[in-house]
Formats: sequence, C-alpha cells, structure tokens
Amino acid sequence: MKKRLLFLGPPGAGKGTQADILCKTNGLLHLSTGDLLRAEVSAGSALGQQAELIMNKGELVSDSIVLSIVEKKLDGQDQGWLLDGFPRNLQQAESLQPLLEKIGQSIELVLLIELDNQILIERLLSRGRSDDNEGVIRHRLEVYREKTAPLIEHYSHQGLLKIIQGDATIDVVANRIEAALN
Ligand code: B4P
Repeated sequence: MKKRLLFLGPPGAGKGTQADILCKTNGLLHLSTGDLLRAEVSAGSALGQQAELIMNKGELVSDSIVLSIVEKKLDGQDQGWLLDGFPRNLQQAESLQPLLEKIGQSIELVLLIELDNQILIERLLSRGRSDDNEGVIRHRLEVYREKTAPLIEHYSHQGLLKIIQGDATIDVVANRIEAALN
C-alpha cells in the first residue's frame, strides 16, 4: 500500500474529511496546512494573526509561513504521511522537493478529488466556517483554478496522479480512495 500521499482538489471537495478517515484507518500522519494555520489563529500567535486576515479573504497564506510549518512536522516522520492542502501552488511544490530529499523520502501517489463548482459551493455554505461565505468561496475557487490547478499537470507528468470522483457519499468516496492506494 502506498503511504506517502498528497491530496489535491478544490476547496470543499472533501480533502479534510477523507484525510481524517484515511489516516485513522492506515496510521498515517495527517498534515493539513489549513488545520495547522487555523490552530495558529486560535492560539492568537503572531503567525496566526497574519494568516487569519489572508484566509478570511480566500487568498493563499505566504509560502514561507506554510513551508516552515510543514518542514517542522515532516522531520523524522517514517510511518507514512498524507499532505492535505499542501502544496497549493507550483512554488510550494518546488520547495517541497528538496525538503523531501533532505529526509530521504518521496511522494508515492497524488490523489485529485474532483467535484462540480455548484456542489462545492453548497457544501461550503453548509459547513459555515468563517471563510465560508459565498463571495469568499467564489474567490477561493478562482485562486484554486489559477494557482493550484497547474499542479494537476505537474504531478500527472511525473506519473503520480490518480483521479477520484468526489460526487458520492463520504463512505463511497473513502472506498474509492482506499482502492486507489494499492
Ligand atoms: P483548507 O483547510 O485546505 O480547506 P478547504 O480546501 O476549504 O476544504 P476541504 O477540501 O478540506 O473540504 P472538507 O473536507 O472540509 O483551506 C482553507 C484556507 O487555508 C485556504 O483558503 C488558504 O487561505 C489556507 N491554506 C491552506 N493550505 C495552504 C497552503 N498550502 N498555502 C497557502 N494557504 C493555505 O469538506 C467541505 C464540506 O463538505 C464539509 O462540511 C464536509 O462535511 C462536507 N463533505 C465532505 N465530503 C462530503 C461528501 N462526500 N458528501 C457530502 N458532504 C461532504
């Protein structure tokens, strides 16, 4: 089974939901840059205060902040991991490469969770997080198309990408993901 994984997909596709299930079932480290940033916001740290303003506008937090968080978490991890919501643009993907080389590990599989915009918007509006109002959601979708979607080609080119259709119940999507790991 593949154990060094990355989730790609638009906001609201279910990356966080599926990452929780997959990591619990398989004993992987779940590394969500969104969750880690929200933890900094709740703690009221200087970093969190900086990140909160950016997240509430639907923009991406600066690469240097996100990278320093990821580097700390990945160091010394050998039981397998799932990167959820990171990398978010080509620069982050390029910075991840030397970081992984330094710890002697590599990505084994990239799973892209796909879903139509209309369903994404409905799901996020019903989730109701502070960055989940319609204007901000539409902006996050644009940021995804412009900055994150180029990663699909990047990882497909490396022969690492598999596509998972996210338009089903949580259990069905989880089964699709589990089947893709072998
Ligand atoms: P994230 O925390 O990564 O969250 P997300 O993309 O909005 O949602 P996700 O796809 O995880 O959906 P979820 O499972 O919750 O990003 C938030 C912000 O953090 C970004 O906008 C950015 O500012 C910042 N950030 C994060 N990483 C960054 C990085 N690397 N660089 C820079 N900035 C970064 O699912 C959504 C909803 O759908 C939930 O309510 C869930 O219950 C529901 N749902 C899930 N699956 C379902 C299903 N199958 N059926 C019905 N409902 C479902």
